[in-house]
Amino acid sequence: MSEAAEHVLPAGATSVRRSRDVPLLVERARAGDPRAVARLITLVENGDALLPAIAAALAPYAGQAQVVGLTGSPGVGKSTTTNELVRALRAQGHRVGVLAVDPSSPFTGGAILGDRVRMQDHATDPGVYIRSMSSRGHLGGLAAATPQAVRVLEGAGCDVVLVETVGVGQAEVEVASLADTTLVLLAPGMGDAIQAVKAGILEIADVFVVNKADRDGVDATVRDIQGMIALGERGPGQWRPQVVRSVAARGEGIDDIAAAIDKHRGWLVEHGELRRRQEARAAAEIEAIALGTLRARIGSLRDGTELATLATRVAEGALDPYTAADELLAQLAR
Ligand SMILES: Nc1nc2c(ncn2[C@@H]2O[C@H](COP(=O)(O)OP(=O)(O)OP(=O)(O)O)[C@@H](O)[C@H]2O)c(=O)[nH]1
Ligand SMILES: [Mg+2]
Repeated sequence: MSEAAEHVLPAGATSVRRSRDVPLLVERARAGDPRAVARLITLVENGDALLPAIAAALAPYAGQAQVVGLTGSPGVGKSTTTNELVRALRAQGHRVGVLAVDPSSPFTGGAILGDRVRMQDHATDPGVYIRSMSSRGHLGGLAAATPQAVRVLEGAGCDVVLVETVGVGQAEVEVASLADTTLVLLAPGMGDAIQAVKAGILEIADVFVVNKADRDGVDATVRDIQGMIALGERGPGQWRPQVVRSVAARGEGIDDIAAAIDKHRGWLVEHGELRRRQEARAAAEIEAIALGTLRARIGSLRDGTELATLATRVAEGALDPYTAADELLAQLAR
């Protein structure tokens, strides 16, 4: 953009989009400037060197939003449901953030483009912030970037953050475990129920949403899930996953989904589980960051002489690999 064109933009528009001034960006995001929110999430997504500074600036706002995860196979209706949930939450006066993440792809692909289209209803609503994320560039992948992106949205005053992830694999389970409440979406006749058990989804689902309830086989799918839930062992006071039907494309059943989320939220608070989950997530986050740092340091040792020297001594039988590893760790600590 030319210097001249910059003058017609609102004050600071271009500078915010490119800024590396973390206090300024956080201040702007706090004031609800969507460009500052976008910039911060981009920095987070790229695993920028500013990440520690951003995390430090956002730390005071941790835990202020209710984080709701939506996961399920491609095309099951996650984005349509998210779009409708945003509508319901806005009607209740919430500020809502949406993160659409695709752990399987390092790029922002076609599915995400579809998300944009299906969530277009809220494009001009200043009370809604929608963002797609890929794992591009980030060392720890989306599992590491997503909690920071959630913090950006919390900092921007979102009191509910919806996180949509594609699929039912390990990466999705990781991302889903970032949520206070996890919704697993299924559709009739997709063989999803069986797949779900295989992928360990049963353990992470707080609410099952059987979407596309306008299709044949919905009763059988609901029965399958209820059967699976009945088989699960649950102590007294433990949460029993809810099963809700919806036709997201027609906005049907959305209030039931919202009610199930509220009910789960109430249970989390009542049983001290909300804080326990927040602490478990923080522990996982610290561990991931520490391991990432260690790995990076070991990488740099490999480039340097320390590891090479140890390796030579082990290879010639002067040192055993365990002692060498201890020595390497001692060097890392220094
Ligand atoms: N018949 C029917 N179609 C639906 C329903 N909900 C969504 N769809 C349609 O299913 C298709 C996929 O919906 P999406 O919301 O994009 O699904 P998704 O799970 O976000 O898909 P990915 O992000 O690609 O994994 C769209 O054509 C929707 O219009 C429903 O309740 N009934
Ligand atoms: Mg989608």
